Amino acid sequence: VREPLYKQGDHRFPTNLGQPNSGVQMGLEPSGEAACLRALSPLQVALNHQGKENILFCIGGDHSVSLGTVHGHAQVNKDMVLLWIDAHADCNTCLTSGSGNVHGMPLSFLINELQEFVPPDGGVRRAAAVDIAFIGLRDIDPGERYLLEKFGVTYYGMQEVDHLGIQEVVRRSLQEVNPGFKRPIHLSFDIDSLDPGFAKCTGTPCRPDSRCAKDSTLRRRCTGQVNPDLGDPAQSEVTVNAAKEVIRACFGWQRAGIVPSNYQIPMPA
Ligand code: B3U
Ligand code: MN
Ligand code: MN
Repeated sequence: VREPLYKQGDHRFPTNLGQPNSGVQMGLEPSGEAACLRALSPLQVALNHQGKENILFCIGGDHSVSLGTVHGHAQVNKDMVLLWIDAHADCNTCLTSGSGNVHGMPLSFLINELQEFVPPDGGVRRAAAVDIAFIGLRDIDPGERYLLEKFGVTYYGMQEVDHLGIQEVVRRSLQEVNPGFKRPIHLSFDIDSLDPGFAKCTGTPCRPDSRCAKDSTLRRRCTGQVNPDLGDPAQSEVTVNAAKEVIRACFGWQRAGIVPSNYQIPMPA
């Protein structure tokens, strides 16, 4: 992580990120070498500008580990900003969560503005919505999308990553939540933000691919055909799933999630 990818003065990145304080926490499950190499790239972008001292690195899982790391870091650096690199938004409340998994909820307890939606005293209230940027989102639940929009949280999904490139997305995210680049950064990286082709060993792998099909289908309304009888059963399943995704895209499914028009956020009793 410490070996710089980009030299100081590289025109692609801001060079005045200032504070020599940052925290990195990875919700990491076992993964291959390729996944680790991919993971390090965005980490390096943020860390290279944080100075070389006072960096805390925590590897753990599942991602509910962030309840402790974000809370702890925010106690030391009260003005920190949070970069959340993940396929998921992890801000379900206990009531919006469909799975009941706490690793999909940590930010509902950590974001100040969401405290009215979680049980009293459940929140640790450590970060304001304006101080958070999400990167890599592609599997967002309706309640999560609702909350992101309601509180104007900065987020870049895979679509933006595709169009702008990960480096530009990281640069813009930092610029939005950390203008002047003077504040300490907490980078929370979920291994499932990677293509499962590179990091399969995670509880909820989430493919960033077939996006070309979805995007071009939306734009050009092209048609295709699938023959599940061709290929072996495994290939057939993959093909059918891809077809389903393309079809859903034709009917308005977005990787950033959708909120039904009559959606109401559940309130705690
Ligand atoms: N949003 C879903 C899926 C999920 C969130 N985080 C992970 N998966 N790793 C949920 O369960 O809340
Ligand atoms: Mn995730
Ligand atoms: Mn996560």
